[in-house]
Amino acid sequence: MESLMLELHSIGAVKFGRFKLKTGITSPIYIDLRLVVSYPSLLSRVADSLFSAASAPFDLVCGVPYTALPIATILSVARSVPMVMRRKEVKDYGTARAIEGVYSAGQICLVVEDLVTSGASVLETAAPLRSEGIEVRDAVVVIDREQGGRENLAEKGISLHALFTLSEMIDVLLKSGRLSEDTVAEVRAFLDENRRVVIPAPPRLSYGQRAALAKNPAGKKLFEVMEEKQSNLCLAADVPTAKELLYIADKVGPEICLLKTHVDILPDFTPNFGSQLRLIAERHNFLIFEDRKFADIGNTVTMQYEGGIYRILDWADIVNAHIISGPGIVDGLKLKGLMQGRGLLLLAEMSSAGNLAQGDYTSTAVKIAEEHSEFVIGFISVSPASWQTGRVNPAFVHATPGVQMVSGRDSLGQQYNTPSTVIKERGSDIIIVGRGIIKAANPAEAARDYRRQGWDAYKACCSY
Ligand code: 5BU
Repeated sequence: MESLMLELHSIGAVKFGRFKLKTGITSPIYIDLRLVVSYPSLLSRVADSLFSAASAPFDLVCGVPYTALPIATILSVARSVPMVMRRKEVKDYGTARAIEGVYSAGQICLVVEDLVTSGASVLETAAPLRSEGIEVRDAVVVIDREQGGRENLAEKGISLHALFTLSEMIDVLLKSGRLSEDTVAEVRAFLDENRRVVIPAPPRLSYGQRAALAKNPAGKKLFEVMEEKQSNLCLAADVPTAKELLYIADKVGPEICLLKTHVDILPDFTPNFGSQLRLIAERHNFLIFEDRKFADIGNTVTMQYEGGIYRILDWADIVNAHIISGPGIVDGLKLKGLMQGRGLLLLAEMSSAGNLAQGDYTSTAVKIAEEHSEFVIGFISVSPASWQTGRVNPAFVHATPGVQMVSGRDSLGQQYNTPSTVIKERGSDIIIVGRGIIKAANPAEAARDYRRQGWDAYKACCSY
């Protein structure tokens, strides 16, 4: 590796001065590996070393555009591993593909990069690959600047394999008399001060902008209501009777975008419950979500959705479903719900301790949602910002239960986060609050506080 470092220095790829990096920080050292394309034997040596640095087998390679594209190409050709390419801008004509080349879901792709600072560029390439069902577990890089990239990537399930680090390189340049002690001291001080460059979250689209992207009418309406009422609050109206539910719906109605029911807990349910609740929903402009958590095969859920005593299809704008039984459940519910303009949330995660909805289960929910985006409006999620599928299509809404003003848990496994954590850090859109409002001395006032906190958190992380 030492000779590689020296050769990069000899061709002028290591520069000293003041350079503004992509992450916004100013660095006294800049490595420009774009020059490598002018030195064919160096280029193939770099590609060869990167191939050897990959520890696990892979089916595809993908270079991070643009510097690493030729490196990935040489690696692909020399080692006969098919390459795919990520488009930086997705065309809105022709095939409109984000990933070019031939691939199939489940294949493992090695990401190739020239240099890593925060890891953001590797993640920008991994996200569309993962959206296509391609697995990204490893990234190889010539130089690790040791500024948090390794840790940021590990958090997203990617192991970074670097040929060498920036400090190893400056040590070698110092030893070989190519750098002065002063320059080395300056670079070391800079590295010490910038050990963990945080990847700035890109601004999110507003709810109003997302309304335009939603394909399902209930999903679109929900975003519109959120924007109009300046509310991302969903009340979980878990009260003992239908009478109390209708009462609280009217009191809290002005504060909420969505009201969530568990209709099977109401002993005084009558067939006109739905129409009474719809009247209140119209008066206060909110949508109704029956938290039925369908879980059976497609044929059974069509009957459970439409029939029985509750006739959920008649009055609930939105219902939700587990995906444990496979995509047939979505087809079943869609068969009844789509014609009536209803929407479906998939349970991608749950808020209770020890639940099994994680990892592959969550990514499968995303995949099923993408395949049924005319009916699926989004997800019940807990931490969508950390999903390894990368940023999920903004047309989908994320609703998160387990919200109270202070984090903690109840005695039966429910886990609470605050409105601000849920919206800002965990990347959700809607806070679902039950006992935090229901059990408050003044539920309408508590709902106002939750609405304000949820809305302030949204404003802080959205581009508008
Ligand atoms: P709480 O009182 O704020 O804990 O009520 C939470 C509500 O959200 C309650 O109606 C649950 O049935 C619902 N819930 C949940 O808590 N966790 C989940 O993962 C899902 C729904 Br899905």
